[in-house]
Amino acid sequence: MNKKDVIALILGGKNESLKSTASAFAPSNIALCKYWGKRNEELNLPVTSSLSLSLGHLGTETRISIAQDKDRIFLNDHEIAKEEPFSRRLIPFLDLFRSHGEKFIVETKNNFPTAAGLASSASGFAALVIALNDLYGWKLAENELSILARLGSGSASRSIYSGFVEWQRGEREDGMDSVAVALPQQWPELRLGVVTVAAGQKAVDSRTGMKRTKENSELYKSWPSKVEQDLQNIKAAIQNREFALLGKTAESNALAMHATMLAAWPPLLYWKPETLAVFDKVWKMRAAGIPIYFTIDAGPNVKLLFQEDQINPVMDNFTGLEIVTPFHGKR
Ligand code: 2P0
Repeated sequence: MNKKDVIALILGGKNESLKSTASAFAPSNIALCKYWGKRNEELNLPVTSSLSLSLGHLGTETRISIAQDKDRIFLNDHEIAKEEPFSRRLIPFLDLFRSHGEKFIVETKNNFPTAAGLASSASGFAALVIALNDLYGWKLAENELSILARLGSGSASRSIYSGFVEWQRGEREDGMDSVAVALPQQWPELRLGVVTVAAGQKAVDSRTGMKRTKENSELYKSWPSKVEQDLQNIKAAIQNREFALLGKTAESNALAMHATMLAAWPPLLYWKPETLAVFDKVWKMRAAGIPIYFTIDAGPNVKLLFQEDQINPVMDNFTGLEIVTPFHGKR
């Protein structure tokens, strides 16, 4: 089963009515319980389920139009050459959907600071798939969009939705049950602070990092049971609005993921000295009675988790902090 087969399963029997242009927005997301490791690399099927928080209005806006003669790709208003990594990931994905050899102009813009280290592949592939659905007039359901986005990047399956989102690992070999679903609960007081300690490309991308960890880290064996427990706790915390349980579980899950990486060979350590300084500050604040926790992805930047009533002490400790309000504008 390859990507083309899955797309045929989803688009088979759907009518197509091609427009000349379409646009869509998708939010970025931060996992509170991480996706780390695949059981199928072709289809981006995960070893475990994961659970994330979408970042409200922070994400990717993508416009796709039919071109006259050749593909052209623009990122944040700059044209990207075919040979660059961004295009080399995007063009083969577009190839999966061309029904009559059509060419595309893709204009994609991230409205979060590129330096903030927020995942752009998640919101990028989700926005692209939503825009393609409109361009071709497929009228797909959200779970089908989630599957198509997953074929571009695993975490993109979650960026189809806002709020809390669970990506269920599924059991099937074709991945038709490996889809994200939105949780009904909202948490308007929840805040996320993005601490940027280093900008730019990391040495080992997530795809390579998770593959290496799964293949040769002894500690990875304990990861699926850790995730199972953490997912239960995070869902209970969301259900009961128990911030301490949410924060503790998210922080512990992120550190456990990094522990599996440290035990890989060659070892994987995404942290910088400044990353550890942020951990240390959070732990000191907690010891002083301030309810604040962190999570961290496969990179050096740290995301702080706190509630609205702690904004003042958090701002005092982290000057110039970028604060995200995930449920802004929602009830
Ligand atoms: C996550 N990450 O759950 C985890 C935590 C990074 C650390 O999803 O190979 O870019 O495209 O499926 O989605 C990053 O992995 O990997 C990621 P692919 P992806 O957010």
